[in-house]
Amino acid sequence: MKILVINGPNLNMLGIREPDIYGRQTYQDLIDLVKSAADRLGAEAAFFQSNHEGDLVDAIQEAYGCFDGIVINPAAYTHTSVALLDALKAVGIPTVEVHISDVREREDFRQISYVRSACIGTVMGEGFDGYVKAMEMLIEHGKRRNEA
Ligand code: CA2
Repeated sequence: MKILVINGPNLNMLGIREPDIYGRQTYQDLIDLVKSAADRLGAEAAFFQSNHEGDLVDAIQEAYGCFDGIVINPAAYTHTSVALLDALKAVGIPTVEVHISDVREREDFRQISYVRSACIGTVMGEGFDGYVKAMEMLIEHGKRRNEA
């Protein structure tokens, strides 16, 4: 199974600021963790991070026909982007939404997720492990699909 892990704006700054919310580990640490988990799970993971909404849309479109699943942390675009929602719907690739923090316990403006309705599930508040859980959900989903 080929999984594309997409991270939105400012997640390249992980470990540099706001360690109380996002931890002390860096974006590279996240890649290393997810890569080794993918190996263990027998999956292949590729990574894309951008601070630009259109580039994220392009990455989702380019995943069509190339990836079996998407793990996406759209960061701030979670709460604003109909374009990301439409892109996920357009490609129809099984997708899990991830948030490092528990957005349910944060500001009102973080309570809406535009992408959620295009996702098979959401993981939040589990730190970097949430990305691994999201991959496991995609693998389970793939198995159930193949059995059906
Ligand atoms: O909890 C998450 O993963 C979020 O998607 C992170 C976004 C935030 O807008 C969402 O509401 C929840 C923000 C990512 C910013 O990342 C930073 C990393 C280091 C330093 C500052 C920001």
